[in-house]
This record gives sequence, C-alpha cells and structure tokens, in this order.
Amino acid sequence: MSLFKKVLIANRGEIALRVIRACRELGIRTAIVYSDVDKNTLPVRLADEAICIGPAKSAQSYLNIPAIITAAEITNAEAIHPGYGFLAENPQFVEACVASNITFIGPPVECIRNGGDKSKAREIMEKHGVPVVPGSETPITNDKEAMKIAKKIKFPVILKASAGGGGKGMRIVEKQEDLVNLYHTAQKEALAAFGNGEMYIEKYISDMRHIEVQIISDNEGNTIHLGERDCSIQRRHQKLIEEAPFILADAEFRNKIGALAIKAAKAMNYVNVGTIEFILDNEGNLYFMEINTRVQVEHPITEMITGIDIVKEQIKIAAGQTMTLKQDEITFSGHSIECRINAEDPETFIPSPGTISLFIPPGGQGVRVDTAAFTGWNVPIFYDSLIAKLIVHGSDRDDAINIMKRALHEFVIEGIKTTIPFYMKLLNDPVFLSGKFNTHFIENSKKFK
Ligand code: MV4
Repeated sequence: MSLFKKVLIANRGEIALRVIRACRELGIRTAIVYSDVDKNTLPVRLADEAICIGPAKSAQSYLNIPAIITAAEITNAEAIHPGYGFLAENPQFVEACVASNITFIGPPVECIRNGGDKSKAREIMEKHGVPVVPGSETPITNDKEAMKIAKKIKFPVILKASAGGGGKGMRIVEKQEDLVNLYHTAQKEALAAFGNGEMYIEKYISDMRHIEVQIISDNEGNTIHLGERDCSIQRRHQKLIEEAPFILADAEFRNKIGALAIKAAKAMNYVNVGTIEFILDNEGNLYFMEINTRVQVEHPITEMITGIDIVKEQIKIAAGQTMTLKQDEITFSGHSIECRINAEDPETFIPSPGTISLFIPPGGQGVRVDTAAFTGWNVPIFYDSLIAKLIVHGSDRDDAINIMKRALHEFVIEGIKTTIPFYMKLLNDPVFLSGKFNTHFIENSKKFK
C-alpha cells in the first residue's frame, strides 16, 4: 500500500513542524491549518500549503472540527495528522474524518474512546490480566459505594474522574471522615471540566514513579514496544523532564514492563503508536495507570535511544502498511533526556508570552532542539507555553546530564521569561543526580517552590 500524497496537519508549534519534517522525508506533501495569530510561524512557512481556519481562540480554530474537515477537503488532503493536544484524542473528530473519507493518523475511534474513559480502560486491563491498582471494578455511582470500596482497600485512597486528565476531578483521601466531601467536590469538578461526573477509586500509592512505555501496533496485529521512559519529574501534572531509559531499570525490568505494555495494547486491539503509563511503587510493583492514544510530547527521547522515527511509523501504519520493525531488532543505545522549555517564569511557572527578541538554540554532538521558535516570533497567550524541547543523547546518564547542562548554558532566549534557569538548578540538584526521586519530588522540594 502506498503512502498518502498529501497530509493535513491540524496543529501548531513544534509538533506541527515535527510532522512536516516526517512528511517531507517520506515524500508526502503537507497542508496546514492555522489561526490568525499563527500566520507568521515556521510550520505555516514550511508546509506546502496553509489555510487560515479562524481566530486565535482554540475553540474557533484548532478545535473547530467543521473548519478543519473543510480545510482537508479544499486542499485534497487524504489524511489528517492531529499532533498532540487539541483534537488528537477527540472521538467526534475521528468520526468526522471517517465520515468525510479522510484518514485520521492515529488509532481507531474505539481505542480513543476506551483510552479517554479511564475507568473503562482499567476494566479492560483487569479483564486481560494487566495489573491495576486495587480499587473499583466498574465506575462508582454514589458516595456509599465509594466508602464501601475504600474501607475494603483501606485508606489512603484516590478518587479519579473517568474522563479525567491534568489532575482535574482527582482527590487523595487520607481518612474515612473526608471521603464523602471529597467525593462530591471531585465529582463537581469533573462535571464542570468534562461534562461527565463519572468517578472511580483506587488505593493511593503515595510513593510512586511514573514509567511509561512507547508501543507501536500495525493493522495486522503486530505489536512492539520501544522501551520505557521515566516521567517522574513533573509539577502540577505537567511533565518537566523525561528520560529514557529509566535509570533504575535493568534488562529484566524492561522485558517485564515491555511485555505488560504489549499485553495492554493487545487488550485494547490497539493500532498505531501509543503509550502505556504505569505506576511503579517502591516495592517494584507495576500497575497500569492510563493509555495515551497519541504521539506524545516526549516521543523524541525514545527516538534518540532506538533510532526509530515514531512519527514516520505512525504515518506508514495509518496508510495501511505492515510494520517492518521487529521486536528482536529493536536495540537501545545510551541515555536521552528532554527538558520542556516553557515561556514561563522559572520560579512561579506563570506564563510569560511576548516577542522573543533573540533566539539562539544550542547545537553540537548529542543535541536536538524541537521548536518552532525564532528571533522575532511572538509567543501568543492563547495556547500552551511549550516553546522548545531540548533533547540530548549521551553514552550514559551522566554523559547526557553533562550535555544537557552544556546545551542549557548555550541556549539564548531573550525578550520573554523561560524555564531554562529552573532546569539549570534542577540539573545540579543532588537528588536529581542520584536518580532516586518520586513523582512528588518537585512539589516537596523547598528549592523548587
Ligand atoms: C495515582 C497516584 C497514586 N495512586 N493513582 C494519575 C493521573 C496523573 N496525572 C497523576 N495520577 C496519579 N495517580 C494511584 N492509585 C498518584 C498520581 C499522581 C499524583 C496524584 C496527586 C498529586 C500529584 C500527583 C503527581 C503524580 C502522580
């Protein structure tokens, strides 16, 4: 099966550019949609065609399904790449693509639906023998039911919204007296944020690492994993640093978590690229947490240690090609780290939009910068504040850290505040350097607050 002649990119910023690069190398023409404020951006310049779909506000542009479908029709694009965020995990969008005979570059709609329903995903995993944290088997419908399960699994417990994401509708409940109140506040929050108040409950794992596995499945049921990433360095549910491999992992751990990830993907009849997120507790137990049915921000660190272009694989699979990669041919080399550089105050993390008066990215051996920023670019307030991903690859973790420090030192971004100084500090922190931290490290550390 041949590849697409033209792909429409329904995204902006660095990920739009990342997709354009993959398409150009595959000989695929690109069209891109953009909002008013994104007219003078790199992806708009670099795509073969560009169509304005509306004003700055996402609801009227990057989330405007009819406008995007129309753009694909006008440009004769056979497929749409959604990037991450915006419509990447929106089942209605996938259905709109299907209805218009446009290929959605991502998983089938059922996978997206099941992945977006966190309680359902948990149920599917449980049924197929992928370990989940002790908790509810089906969604809970009232506080009495929540109490019954909480007493059984014992406090502390964590209440989560089935439609959850970004920590919304999530509450840790330390003791029995607090459960009823927290159940109702979490549910109200979920209802307000997602229009869906469905909840589920799990035993709360207070000391955990967030370890995730990149998987790829084709339409013939071939599924492979590309190893794990450690995403434990995060703040308010936003990842800050990701590393591959997980520094405390050995070959046995990688085989174990890789096999679980493949089992999870097969349980969902997954097709295309995806990520299985796991909780690793301090006794070494792994539990399924969530599945991300998109290409992720941090996919480059896996590309750096495996040499595989994940976006090209994604496009080839969406075009119906059989995957040529074989698990026993996947090899892992060295260590990769990504710092997400945001247009934010490095101490308060308050967004810092504005014009970049000088932009000089680092280079040299082992450095990759995924960004759509340039000198003179105005960072709009309307979208997320990620402006560059600084990705390094070294022979081992120490080498990668030294390259990262050197690259951060070279990186010049003037005119706006960025989180570069935060990373400079973090990369000298003894706890970070030791590799022994959990997901609460940043929020528990006085130094980073
Ligand atoms: C958990 C957990 C502990 N135990 N689940 C899920 C969504 C993700 N963004 C955070 N999630 C967590 N799920 C169980 N059973 C810990 C987290 C978690 C977290 C929870 C509250 C506050 C901050 C957190 C940071 C990382 C992970």
